[in-house]
Amino acid sequence: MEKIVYSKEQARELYEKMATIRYFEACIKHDSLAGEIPGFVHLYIGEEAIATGVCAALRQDDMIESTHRGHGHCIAKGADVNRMMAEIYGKETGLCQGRGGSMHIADFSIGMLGANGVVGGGYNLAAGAALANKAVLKNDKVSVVFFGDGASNRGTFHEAMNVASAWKLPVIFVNEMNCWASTTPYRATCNVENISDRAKGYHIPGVIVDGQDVFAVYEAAKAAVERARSGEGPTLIEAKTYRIEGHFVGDPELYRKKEETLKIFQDTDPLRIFRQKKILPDAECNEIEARCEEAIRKAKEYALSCSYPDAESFMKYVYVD
Ligand SMILES: Cc1ncc(C[n+]2csc(CCOP(=O)(O)OP(=O)(O)O)c2C)c(N)n1
Repeated sequence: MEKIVYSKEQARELYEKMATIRYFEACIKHDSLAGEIPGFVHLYIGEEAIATGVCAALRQDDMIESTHRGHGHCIAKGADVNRMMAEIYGKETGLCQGRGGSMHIADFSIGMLGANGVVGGGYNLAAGAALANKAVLKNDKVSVVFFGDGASNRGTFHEAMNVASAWKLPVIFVNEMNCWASTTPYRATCNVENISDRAKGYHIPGVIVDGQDVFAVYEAAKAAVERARSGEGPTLIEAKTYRIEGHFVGDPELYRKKEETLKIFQDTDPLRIFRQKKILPDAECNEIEARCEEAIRKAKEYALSCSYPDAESFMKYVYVD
């Protein structure tokens, strides 16, 4: 593969996206623990390089299908953080008028088809979007489905991979191999060492990438996007990462040792790995982080200033007339 030389501007954009996700998640963690946010929230801290790298390889009109751990995907695809924050707070000004919350956030205007509370619920939506784009609308958009290692054991994974391969659909399967499915370690429920190995069964490329290195993720995604857009069909990308936070905010994590997780985070934090490459000086990374922190502070201020939907209108926007 040809070596990509990144401009400072590209590097800045990648760092800014990752830092925005990091500060967004830190804010959500704090507010959720304080009991200010309704419902469950699942954090993406430590996995920022995957959403950022993949979405950097997409056009705005390409589509993504997300998971229950979806804030990072949504930010990386370009969602407005004020309206995201308002959504998670359940406010009328949220991206889904406060009816969706963290696990059902969506923004069709940027191709973000939705987070999904159903584990493994995204594959067929992404494959369906790819089928519609290819066969009916006849455009060159591609779709991406993000999914966890636990979700890879759903039957829907195999159904979608099969049809995508058979019909050469422009869809990219991005596995976030964070080693845990709730309280269950990956190898307790699967005898295949790498999820990418399963691509062989569908005669499509299966690629492993370091999910902590935003540049490596971007390059793998770029190759998969080019393949999909040119009509050659799907790719399965397995991004190796680790779930740093509990399964959900408030998870007592009795099934693993916090010190081990923190050690892994120290060694693999994608923001730190980016800085170690010295593409941008530390002072510039600090400035970017300060800007992101401020943007998230303002997003929270905005969310708090907005109103909840009227109780009588709770069914509005839930069904199409
Ligand atoms: C169909 C379905 N089964 C079970 C659940 C409960 N559940 C929510 S998240 C989760 C674990 C998912 O693990 P993984 O796919 O590895 O993603 P991660 O949470 O690690 O990002 C489970 C079992 C669900 N939401 N939907």
